[in-house]
Amino acid sequence: MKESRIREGYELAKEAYGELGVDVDAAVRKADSIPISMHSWQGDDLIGFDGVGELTGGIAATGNYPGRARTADELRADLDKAMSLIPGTKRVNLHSCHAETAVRKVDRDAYAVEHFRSWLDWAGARGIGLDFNPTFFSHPRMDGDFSLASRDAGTRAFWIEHGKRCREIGAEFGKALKSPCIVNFWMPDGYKDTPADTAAPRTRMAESLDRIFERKFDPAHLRDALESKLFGLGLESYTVASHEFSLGYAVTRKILYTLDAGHFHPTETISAKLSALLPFVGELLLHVSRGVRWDSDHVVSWDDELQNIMNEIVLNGYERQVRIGLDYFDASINRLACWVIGTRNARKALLAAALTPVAAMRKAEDSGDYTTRLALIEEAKSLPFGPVWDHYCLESSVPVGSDWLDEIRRYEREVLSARGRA
Ligand code: RNT
Ligand code: ZN
Repeated sequence: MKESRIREGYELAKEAYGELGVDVDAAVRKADSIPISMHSWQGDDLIGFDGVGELTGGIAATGNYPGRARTADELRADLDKAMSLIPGTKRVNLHSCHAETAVRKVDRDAYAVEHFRSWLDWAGARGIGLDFNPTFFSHPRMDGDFSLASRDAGTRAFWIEHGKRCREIGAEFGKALKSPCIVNFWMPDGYKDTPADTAAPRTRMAESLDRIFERKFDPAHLRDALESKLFGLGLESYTVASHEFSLGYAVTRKILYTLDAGHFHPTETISAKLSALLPFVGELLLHVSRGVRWDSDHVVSWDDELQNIMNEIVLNGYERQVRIGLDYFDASINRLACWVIGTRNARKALLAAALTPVAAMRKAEDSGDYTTRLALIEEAKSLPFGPVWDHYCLESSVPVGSDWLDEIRRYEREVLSARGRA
């Protein structure tokens, strides 16, 4: 579409929103400023570069679309390309298996910031913050699917060291980039079939985590988070770090609690949990994901749940307490397109939330006029969001509409096709 038409559309949209008391320019500024942490692992199917190769831990990236990033340089180039097509404030969320250990072969209990030097330089040059994840899976030191809760003391000790190293690395990231690094702990530990003892692994898990979190860091550099999960593939019957375990741990140890949209019972939504949890946990980390029938990690779609999550954050003013991260890995379609679609959707939902005529809705609610409340909620759905989004993309110098796809196709021809299949 012609630029002048996009600008005309924006002016008309501003009038329509203005009639319901919405300041569109302010809404755009707000939605633009909220960071979205893009997960590196969409680009390499979570295979990593530290030599292990096979994904374990009850998670899976299905498909073998050509062009998987096989090196850290390829992954950074892919992220650069994807990020150039997405508007708004971005961060990048790395997994420790993205370490570059080629020069000096070290294991995960000895990782240090030097193994992430290229990542740090890359992020610094782009002015973006980094988040980080220890990798408690895909490794010969796993005891089946057990790590920090293993019955074997040696196994636990190895993974405790890994957790400590990852916090040190995260603190270095946060210090160097002047933006706190969120280090998210997720462990697959659990059983395929009914356990005879559900308590002992939880005691061991809490003890291991306490060891890892002994060292205190400046919260301006590092924030710790613990992610819960209901079940995994081959871990259907019991997960050590369940919702109740992780929430209790986070509240008592004063760390962040991580809600992954795919980690709950099928009719349970994480959007419904934010305002219930925040009075008790200071901060939350979100793994915005889309489970289809199970925790399948499909590309984030602009569906009701995504909109509800962003409404909760923006309409309640939680943008400083809720850190937004994405977590999905689809290998069946172009991987860069997965980043672009999912991250643009998350940003769209933030913008739509900021454009909600919430003052009028709350006024109706406070006066007990639920008829008006429902009428406004429904009418707001057909306000001209599209022209505001297009104008925002134009002003952010990223492609308008589906034009970004041409750029992805060109990159596919010129770069990805040379890499071949996964
Ligand atoms: C697994 C968790 C976890 C991982 C990442 C790769 O079910 O969601 O967050 O997806 O650590
Ligand atoms: Zn997750």
